[in-house]
Amino acid sequence: MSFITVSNEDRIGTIAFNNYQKRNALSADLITEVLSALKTMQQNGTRAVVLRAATFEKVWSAGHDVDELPQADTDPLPYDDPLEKLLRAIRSFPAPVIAMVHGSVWGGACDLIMNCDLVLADETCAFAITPAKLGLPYNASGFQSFLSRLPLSIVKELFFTANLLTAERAERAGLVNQIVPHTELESQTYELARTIASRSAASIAVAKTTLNMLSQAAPLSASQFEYIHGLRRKVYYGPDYHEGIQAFLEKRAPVFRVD
Ligand code: KGA
Repeated sequence: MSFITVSNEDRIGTIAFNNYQKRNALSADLITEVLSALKTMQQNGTRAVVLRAATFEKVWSAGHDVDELPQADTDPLPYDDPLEKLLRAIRSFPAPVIAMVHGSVWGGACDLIMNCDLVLADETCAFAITPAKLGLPYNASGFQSFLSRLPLSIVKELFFTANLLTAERAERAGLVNQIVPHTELESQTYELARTIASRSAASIAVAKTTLNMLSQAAPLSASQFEYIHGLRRKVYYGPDYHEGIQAFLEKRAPVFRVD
């Protein structure tokens, strides 16, 4: 079964999520297909990639497939998690990856957006990062991706509330390059991709790598990293994570401990 559709025209690749039944959740199988499409596009000298949903629905992607998250006592976002592999593949892809967004973006899909190079969206877009609803300790590289794109105050608001950031605020905060009318979303996205494809691929590849490295440069000592990792471990071994995942699977609101 295929969870994405892939096309290529004039060296512009398109990868479209196509599993709306599950709200385009980023399952391991879907991610395997995206990674394979990216590899082929890189081999073919693709000059820009558009990452989108196959159909215009109210959800762009519901984020990490929660059914595939561990239920307790295991790091939910280890280095080799499929989603983490996908984020690294987008970052290291030599040409720009443009997210074209219609609808809401949740959890790990929001992190995916942070790792895309450019984001074009219409007025229906909205973004929520939801680990506080799952009792999940987010990972340091994930926080760093948000911080490289957004002001600290917005990042904190998103992570503390798990509420949706509206299109207007997302544009003002710089999460989205531009909000365009829905009727123009496709034409403007591909126009942008064509402009990029007409420029120097060598220059753009160096710019992408350098800008990513500079924007993610954050010195953290080994002991500080281990301290953060210890804090995370306490949470994924703790009652909130267990409760958050159970509540999602049972389709109810979580009841977190208050003491
Ligand atoms: N993982 C697995 N299944 C999911 C899913 C997800 N993230 N999101 C939705 N589904 C399933 C859902 O269980 C249902 O399955 C189907 O997709 C349609 O969803 O048909 P089934 O078997 O019952 P639903 O809820 O009926 O659709 P909706 O009413 O249109 O609502 C759409 C939203 C997106 C609002 C709703 O599905 C939702 O709240 N989903 C969870 C969004 C979320 O919190 N994602 C974050 C996942 O965590 C994550 O990425 C991390 C790592 N994190 O936050 O730290």
